[in-house]
Amino acid sequence: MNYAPTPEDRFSFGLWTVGWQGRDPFGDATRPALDPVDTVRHLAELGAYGVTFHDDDLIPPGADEAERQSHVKRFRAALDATGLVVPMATTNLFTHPVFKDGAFTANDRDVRRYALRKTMRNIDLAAELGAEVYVAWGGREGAESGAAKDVRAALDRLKEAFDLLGEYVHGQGYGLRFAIEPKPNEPRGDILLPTVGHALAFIERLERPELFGVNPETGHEQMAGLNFPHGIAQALWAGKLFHIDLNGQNGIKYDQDLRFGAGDLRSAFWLVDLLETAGYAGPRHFDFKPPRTEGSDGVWASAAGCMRNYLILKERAAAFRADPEVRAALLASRLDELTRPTLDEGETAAGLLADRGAFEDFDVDRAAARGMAFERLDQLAMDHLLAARD
Ligand code: 3MF
Ligand code: MG
Ligand code: MG
Repeated sequence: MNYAPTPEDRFSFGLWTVGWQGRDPFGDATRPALDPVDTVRHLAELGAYGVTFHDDDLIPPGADEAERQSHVKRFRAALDATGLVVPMATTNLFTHPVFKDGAFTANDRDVRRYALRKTMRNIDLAAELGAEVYVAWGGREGAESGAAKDVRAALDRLKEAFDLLGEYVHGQGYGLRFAIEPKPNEPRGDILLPTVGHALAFIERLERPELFGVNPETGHEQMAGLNFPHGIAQALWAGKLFHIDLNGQNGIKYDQDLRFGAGDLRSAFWLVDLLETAGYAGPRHFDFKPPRTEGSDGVWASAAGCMRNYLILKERAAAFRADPEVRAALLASRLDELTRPTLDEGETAAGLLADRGAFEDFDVDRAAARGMAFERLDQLAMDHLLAARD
């Protein structure tokens, strides 16, 4: 297989990913800025289908209306020329110093009102460009110290903001849904809605929960020591996986944003297996940073690597699922039994209580002695992942 991506694979990249200039807390930029129009051309050549952006990635902050229109026009022309689409857009509510204490949950009310206006303005553009998802990452919604943030009041303000935005999108008749992106920390010491689970619980408290889902990022969950495929499975189970940020991360440390497939490869294998078998139809969006050691060729090699690794893992996961020995091993591990309801159809608590075989006559020691055969199953997965089996 040549693992060449095509638009049908639905790979997308943020302008800020390949466009990252390598500025970090300890060092200056190592690469020049990229022109969004060149980025669109490069991504199309590599086989991506979509490009995403923060408002400020596309339109430099402070641009007047005429400049704004000319940036949008150039970008749109590049999209038309290449066939690339804009599946998602988002707002930069973290770079400008005005957002130092957050945006929708800043203690300062005027900052919150400004953040809402900035977001609504870019939602208009996202809708105009045909985006279907609007991502909201609460980058600086958080704190470094206890008394600095009344978390319950901040959650009230966050709900207020999302309720307003939901109302706005509905009222305008935009075909947009929101995807909240959790992250535990960085750049704040602690960020609100730190994990997929927190975000899913929060969404249910909103006035229009149907308009809100999640945009989980590989590295963000792994920074919290969590199992990413498990978080994704729960989001899918809840019908809330509206978008996904794929990248690579080595354990609990700073947000590494490595190319997809780097870091925890076994987790990446199970993730691709899950996305491909669960019917996830959304974009496979890469939110990574080509390391600052790379020159411009390295940037595109890194972007191509994200897609290539996804396709290799997709092939390996499909081979795992198709292998007759794997099917037998799944049965030996009794995965089929897990799909069977625990109670019989129509059975009630009274029925369960009346079933002596479930308790009084249940041979606990015999059941405890049964092995689960998970090691054999996992070794088969390892063999497929490492291409030691076809
Ligand atoms: C930070 C992120 C963000 C979000 C982006 C889209 C800058 O760790 O992951 O990237 O993905 O703001 O909402
Ligand atoms: Mg990140
Ligand atoms: Mg992200």
